[in-house]
Amino acid sequence: MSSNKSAPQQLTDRLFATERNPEDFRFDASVARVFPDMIRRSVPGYTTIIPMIEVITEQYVQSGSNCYDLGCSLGASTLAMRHGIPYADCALVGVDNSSAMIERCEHYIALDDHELPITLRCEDILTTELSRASVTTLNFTLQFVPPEQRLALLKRIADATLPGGVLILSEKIRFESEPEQDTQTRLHHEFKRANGYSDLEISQKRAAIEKVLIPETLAVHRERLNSAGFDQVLVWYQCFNFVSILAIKSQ
Ligand code: GEK
Repeated sequence: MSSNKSAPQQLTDRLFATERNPEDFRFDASVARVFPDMIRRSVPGYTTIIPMIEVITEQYVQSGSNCYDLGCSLGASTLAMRHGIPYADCALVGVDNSSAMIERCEHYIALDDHELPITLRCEDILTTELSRASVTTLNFTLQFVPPEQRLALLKRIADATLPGGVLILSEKIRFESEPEQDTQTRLHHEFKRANGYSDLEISQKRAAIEKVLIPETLAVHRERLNSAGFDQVLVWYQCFNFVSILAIKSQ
């Protein structure tokens, strides 16, 4: 891990501010550079969900277990988990397959003063090794996994989860009812406008991301979490078309 403790530059997201050729969204260096600003201004509830991940982690973490943050990006959710773990014998692992994200994540972790070590893996969450997990987080990551691969991933997580352990799953969702889908989407776009994004930025980002971020309904998430092996599935947070779910494996 890098010993460079200087803070990465905080930049404003202007990636879609000027007219550009449509191409699919990728988690490359240009996205990593503006990511904290982008996610805060684009995802309703993100700034509430992050500190709550610490609270939930503290409730469910078990001594001697492993904790995973899958799709850790720059480590916001990883650091929240770290601060919720009171046991020195736990292992905390952050996984992301974007090397640009992992490189910057190392800097943010180096700036944090908590003592629990964090292992970062630049790997695919579909194949990364998981075992003896008490708390696993997928904070807005499953939505980027191809839908046909989601059940297998959730089964691997459930199989690796200890009795009494949990998965925190945050996702953008869609709605079965068309009027609700339209209203929630409009409110999300208003949230983005209120955060300074222009109509051009909103529409260009939407076009770039729609083939890589595939939202599903809450009913699909619930059913799949149950069939993957989680016994209790509850929504603990919702803002417009963004939710966070707690999936619990019984003792
Ligand atoms: C946060 N959790 O700040 N394997 C590994 N990483 C992946 C994969 C995959 N198959 N697919 C996507 N990613 C973070 C935010 S962002 C959410 C998570 C967003 C990674 C991808 O590289 C990116 O860093 C992250 O998942 C999703 O709380 O941008 O909306």
